[in-house]
Amino acid sequence: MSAERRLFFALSLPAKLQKHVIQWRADNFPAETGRPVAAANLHITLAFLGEISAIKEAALTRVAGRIQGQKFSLQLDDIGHWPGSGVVWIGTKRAPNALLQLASVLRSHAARNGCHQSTLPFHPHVSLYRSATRPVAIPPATPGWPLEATEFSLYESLFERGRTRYRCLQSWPLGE
Ligand code: 2AM
Repeated sequence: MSAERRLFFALSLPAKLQKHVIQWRADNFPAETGRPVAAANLHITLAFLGEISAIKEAALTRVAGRIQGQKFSLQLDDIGHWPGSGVVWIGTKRAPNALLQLASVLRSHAARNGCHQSTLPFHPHVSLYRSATRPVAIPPATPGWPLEATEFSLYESLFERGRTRYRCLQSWPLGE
């Protein structure tokens, strides 16, 4: 019997953008804001799958390979704090249709394969801090970094030596 893995579909951030975001975060938030997300872990979740079996993983990997998603670009120009989940995030004020469609198709396939999906509307974001449950002074704006999405990926979430690490299992290109 094979073990279940904790998986999710996401968009990654290029290494250069990760560095900019981390520097900006350090310059704009006090250290006690929350638990900072490591640079390599910055991403936009498209669909969270939870702990799933190898059979479900294979089914969803097949589905992902058949998706004919389109490339898109967005601006990381929004910022907020969700005290309930303790997340400080950056996001976009204008989510492109291609992003919304990609997330929607992945989330509906996930649901059809028995992966519980949140009933909250999809709100694309990059989590910057977790466990941020106390009030946070939110900077008025982000630098508005552009993000070009040319592929999406399946990640495994691992907890090793007290740290969360995301391992990219497979990526699929987005077309013109
Ligand atoms: P996030 O997108 O707000 O950062 C891997 O755990 C990723 O899936 C995280 O980025 C996490 O939150 C997202 N995610 C979405 N729903 C989740 C859930 N129910 N449990 C854990 N992570 C979830």
